[in-house]
Amino acid sequence: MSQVVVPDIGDFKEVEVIEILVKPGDAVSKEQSLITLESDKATMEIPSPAAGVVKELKIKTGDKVSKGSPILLLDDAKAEAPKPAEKRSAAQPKPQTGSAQTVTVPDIGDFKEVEVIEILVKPGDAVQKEQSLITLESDKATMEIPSPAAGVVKELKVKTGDKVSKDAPILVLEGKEERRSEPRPEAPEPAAPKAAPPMPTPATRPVPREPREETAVKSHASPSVRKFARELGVPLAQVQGSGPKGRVLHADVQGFVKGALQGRAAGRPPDKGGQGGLPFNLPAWPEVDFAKFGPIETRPLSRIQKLSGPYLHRNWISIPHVTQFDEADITELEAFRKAQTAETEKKGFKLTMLAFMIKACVTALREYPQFNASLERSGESLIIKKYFHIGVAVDTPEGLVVPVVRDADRKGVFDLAKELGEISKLARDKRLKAGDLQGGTFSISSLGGIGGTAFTPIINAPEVAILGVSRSVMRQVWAGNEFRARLMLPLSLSYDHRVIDGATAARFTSYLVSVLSDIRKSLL
Ligand code: CAO
Repeated sequence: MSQVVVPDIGDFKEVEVIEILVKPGDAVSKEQSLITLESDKATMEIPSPAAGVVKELKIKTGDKVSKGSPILLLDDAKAEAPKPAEKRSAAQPKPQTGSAQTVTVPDIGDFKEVEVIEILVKPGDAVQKEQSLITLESDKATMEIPSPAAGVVKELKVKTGDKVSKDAPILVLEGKEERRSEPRPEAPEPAAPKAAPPMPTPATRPVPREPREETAVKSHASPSVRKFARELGVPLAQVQGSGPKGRVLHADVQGFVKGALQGRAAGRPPDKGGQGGLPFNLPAWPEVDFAKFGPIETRPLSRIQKLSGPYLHRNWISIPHVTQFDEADITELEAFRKAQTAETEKKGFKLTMLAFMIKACVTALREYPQFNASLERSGESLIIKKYFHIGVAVDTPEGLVVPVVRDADRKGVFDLAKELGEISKLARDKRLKAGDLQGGTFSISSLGGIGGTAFTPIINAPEVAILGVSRSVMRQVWAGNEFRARLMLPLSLSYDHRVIDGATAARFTSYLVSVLSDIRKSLL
């Protein structure tokens, strides 16, 4: 049994453990990466000094470690003879005639035949001293090679995919400055360990990258994750990192692939619910220090907001929404509702317009069954449901929840009103069970009690439509020969345009309007 400790990591001290790549019981091979450390300038994977089985972890993510800090206990690990310390230096220009100089690969320690994975400049580019020229990647480390001097790139001597070692020519630089003979003083030099473990490998050269374009988005990932992503053909820039500082982890790459496959299977883009990210090449989210402009206060999102946010986002971007607006003349219905309220109040519940809305929606859904449906995962067919479970959006102090009124077609308006009162109370008291939120076939979101004239509700996938209800208002409506004061209820129907076309949506809302204008239709 031996204790694996952090080897000599050069100038780095109190470096954060950002990823633990093994767990107790794992068999590891010699040189297999155990943990990833990250300072503000470099990412390093610490490899195992020997083969063995991990017995016990001595660190956790977020710990700060330095040389000698224990990492884990390894069973049957055999200590290795220490390797001689390697020096790393910046790319050295070779003397040339005139002002042109060939920039070569500097001493990169043990690494030989390392692949060029990115070329960051092109002929004609003016480069600054220390600006990164190319990125090299071995199976353990990613290194950027900086320019030893300012100048203009005359000619590239490498292309992506080339394998290079120390002294391989990178490019010809027409210098503005004289070449220098000293390595960059500020470049930390991760030295070889003096103890048993082999040398940790810097995952990024300790110089922050210069963005090549304003929109350049750089992913933050360890070399092994980069390699993994490349093997699978995953564009890292499109993977949402779930690690510290947005770092892309193995699981994120796996999730991206899973999401992409599922998305393809369902005939739609990969969704974020599966940690997949989206196939959009968007610029990075702006990082703004708001406090610079005035006082601020940071409030954490509620649990419900955190849970429902990604699903709302997924639905919003993966379903082609169209919203159809209409309005229903509910003058008679409102008079009828008011006439009944005395009775329902005696019975202890409130009869609001929403109970009638549910009833009217069920009638319209029966007439237009494609609205009471879900798109099959293959994207090839529509699953029409013969039951009518209506989701009702309820606003709670914690956020929005959508409990489901089951078998609404078999319930009378009074029963629906009573149930609405009960579920909205349960929702606000946080006493809904998971089952209360499942199985919906169509949803209604009513903001009528609050205000507004129209809105565009987000479809509650896998449903294909949602009805938004806004506040009813008395207006003068032309009745063919005269204006009449009528109570008009605004409706906003969002529908999935893959499944429902515009004409059908207009027919559905017109029919719904006719039912609300004469609720007796729901008896037919
Ligand atoms: N037009 C005018 N008045 C309306 C109305 C409408 N469309 N709908 C309700 N009202 C009135 C009610 O009659 C009631 O009036 P009184 O106080 O005089 O009795 C008042 O507004 C409040 O109604 P309510 O909100 O208590 O009851 P409800 O049945 O209409 O709605 C519920 C219940 C749970 C849906 C609602 O309280 C709620 O949470 N709504 C918000 C839903 C939401 O946030 N949706 C946004 C989702 S984003 O897609």
